[in-house]
Amino acid sequence: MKTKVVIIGGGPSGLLLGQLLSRRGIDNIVLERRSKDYVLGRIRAGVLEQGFVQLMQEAGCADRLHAEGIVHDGTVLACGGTAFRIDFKQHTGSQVVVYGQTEVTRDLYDAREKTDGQTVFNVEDVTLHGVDTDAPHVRYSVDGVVHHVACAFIAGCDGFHGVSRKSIPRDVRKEYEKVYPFGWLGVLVEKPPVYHELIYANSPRGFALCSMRSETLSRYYIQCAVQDSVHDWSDAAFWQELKRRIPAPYADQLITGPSIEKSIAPMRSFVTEPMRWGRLFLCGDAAHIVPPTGAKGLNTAASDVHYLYQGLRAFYETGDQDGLARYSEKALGRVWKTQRFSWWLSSLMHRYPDQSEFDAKIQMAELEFLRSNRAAQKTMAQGYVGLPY
Ligand code: RFL
Ligand code: PHB
Repeated sequence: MKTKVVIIGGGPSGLLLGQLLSRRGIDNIVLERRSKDYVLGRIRAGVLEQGFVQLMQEAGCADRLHAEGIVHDGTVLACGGTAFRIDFKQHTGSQVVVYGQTEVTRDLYDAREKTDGQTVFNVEDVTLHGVDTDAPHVRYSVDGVVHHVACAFIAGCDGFHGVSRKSIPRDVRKEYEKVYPFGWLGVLVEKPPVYHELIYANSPRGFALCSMRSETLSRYYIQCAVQDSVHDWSDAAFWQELKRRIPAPYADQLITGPSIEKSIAPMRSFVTEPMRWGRLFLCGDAAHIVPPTGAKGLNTAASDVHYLYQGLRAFYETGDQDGLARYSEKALGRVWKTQRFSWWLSSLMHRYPDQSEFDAKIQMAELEFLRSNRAAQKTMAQGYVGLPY
């Protein structure tokens, strides 16, 4: 088999890149370790930046996103018993859209199937060869049968646990990591959201987030201990704890119900450099992870896809190699600024097990500064709606 670009990983990064390339006539094959149902069963991101929406539009996959996505002009930050709003629209002229990653992935798979894009599911033993030569190829097996695909480029879109990053020699790659001493326990419930915007709450009992997927489907999170398991948390215990962490007017309005999904996400900041080695280009979680507090994981994956798509397009349409040569530098420039934002918002909103009284006072002072200072609000709003590509 032969193609121009082998895309390893059929999550949102791989599918978005594949769709953008297919629309420009650039052949590609997506290799996915899991089944389609498994990929669509993962509940993850919920908030999309405008840059992401524009890429979905360019990929020809934005009809349902425009029809069903919920546009948010601002968000609520709660602290103790009070709350204040950051107005994205007023400070930046921009907004975010609430539309689940599951729906994004479904739309991308539908589009790929309509255009006969090639996707191979349930691949095993994926290995990359000749990455630092002009003739790379990827080997994989399905049901015990080994296959080879020769290609010009490989896009490593296989998430944090994938093989692509690990194929870059240890002496070439440098990794930066920060692990946070808590996790997020998330619950999905078929009830209307407690409020029409997201609520991020810093409470003495720990962080809480009220989010949503639609007018009838809500997503809630609470900070939990790293060693907690979902079995430690009944629905009743979750709702009781959430209500204690958000201001009373919201807690009183909260409509609870049986959870239809419950999971714990670890909290990590991680970046690998460089994001390119030879003919391999890393995109999304394969290259970097953020704690979910700023809703930046999927959005940063999309900005990587943008830079790689532009580089590949220029190469195939005009022969210009500059975009590909500068991919790592361009992507990392934005990645680090987004890392800073996610780290900052996580540090501001969570309670740390080893937090001193001094640390707690500084956190409150920073929240008060944000509540009362327009310049601080503008900075927060710019980070949340997303930096330009
Ligand atoms: P993914 O989604 O992990 O997809 C990688 C795909 O690669 C496959 N794979 C392989 N395929 C072939 N061969 C191999 N050897 C392979 N190894 C792995 C996997 O099966 C998978 O299908 O990475 P991608 O595409 O880079 O997308 C990244 C996003 O999924 C991630 O950044 C976000 O979900 C993060 N995130 C959020 N991001 C946002 O922008 N906004 C949010 O509101 C937001 N909320 C969240 C989040 C992540 C969360 N969790 C669970 C960590 C909320 C949570 C709770
Ligand atoms: C979500 O709805 O899953 C969500 C929203 C905002 C975040 C993180 C996750 O910051």
